[in-house]
Amino acid sequence: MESSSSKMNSAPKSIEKEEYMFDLEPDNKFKQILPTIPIKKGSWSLDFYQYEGFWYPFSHLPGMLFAQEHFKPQPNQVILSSFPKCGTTWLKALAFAIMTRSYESEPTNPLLSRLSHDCVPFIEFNIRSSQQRLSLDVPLVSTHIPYTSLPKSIINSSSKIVYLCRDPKDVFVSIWEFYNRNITRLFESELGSKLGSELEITREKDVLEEDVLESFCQGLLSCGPFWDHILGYWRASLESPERILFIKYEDLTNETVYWVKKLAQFIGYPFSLEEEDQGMVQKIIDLCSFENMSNLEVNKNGAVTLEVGIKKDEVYKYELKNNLYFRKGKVGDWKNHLTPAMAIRIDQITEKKLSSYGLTWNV
Ligand code: PAP
Repeated sequence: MESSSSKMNSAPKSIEKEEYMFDLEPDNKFKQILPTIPIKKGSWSLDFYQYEGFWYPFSHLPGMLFAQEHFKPQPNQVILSSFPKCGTTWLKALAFAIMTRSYESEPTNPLLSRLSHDCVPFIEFNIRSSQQRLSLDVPLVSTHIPYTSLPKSIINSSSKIVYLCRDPKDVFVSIWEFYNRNITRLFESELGSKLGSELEITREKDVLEEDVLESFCQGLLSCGPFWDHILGYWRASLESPERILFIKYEDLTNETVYWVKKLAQFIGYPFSLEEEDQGMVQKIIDLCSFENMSNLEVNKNGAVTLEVGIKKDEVYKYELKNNLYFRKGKVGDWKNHLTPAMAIRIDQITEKKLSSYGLTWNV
């Protein structure tokens, strides 16, 4: 299958593929800290590594450490941040479409031929192999890194941050569905068997939703605990509302026009009255809608080619299908998946950890 990375002629200078490098060279900070950090089995029996209070799969840590040390935001660069499965793909599309609206006509818009992850790179996944890839025409990058672990260069800069969060019950269901569809393919691939033999990463069969929920509640998944991730950005946004815009997926769904205008204003690309009269806001909303995005050829049949290096000279390719990022795009889909007891369990943690900070969900 053709990967999305080979169809990128009209796109701004950006990434060509995502790269994850398990770089085990001795001078690497990762190698130094690895023996000192806690490891626990989490979702899908994968090992998770705790760093600065958050858990990561082995594959995320080197890139994150590299970003912490080397990433420097460009002037006016906006950071789009989120916990995984909170709607990153949507936020990236909206911000990219807002920023490029004056020079990207419909037929040439990169969002029509590339997954939005290929338009807005992650600082922790792409920066490692080539700094050049971050010299974008569009001043946008993204991250799943928790607020307290962000590179100091971001914290100490005037870069604006947009944080998207979501009802944890829907996040859990989205994660469950994503990994169930993806992880079987991964473990059946050449990379999967290599991970198994070299790193002793194995996958138990018949993983139960209840067990994965347990891991979710304990925070044992990528960038978890979910609640601490949200809280870090929420508190920072209360302290510096001019620098951090905090959006809920549910609000973006229910009041899309209001939030898209607010987003545009916040990132420095406000809509003029003339643009509003011409229907530009709605045009961008329609372009980035779940219905439109999920039906594009690139998002139905394309794939991101990941290059995962087990060792320095041993790199495996793995195709992550773009359609994995588009499932239902609905608020409250958890009602079709979770038992009342599972929903109550998540709600109780949300209540305990977030409600005293004024963060609640009524879906
Ligand atoms: P990521 O963190 O791996 O990048 P992310 O994009 O944050 O994933 O989350 C995927 C979710 O966003 C999916 O939710 P679901 O499983 O509940 O359906 C996906 O369907 C949803 N999504 C993707 N694109 C859009 C969109 N254009 N509008 C609304 N929701 C979207």
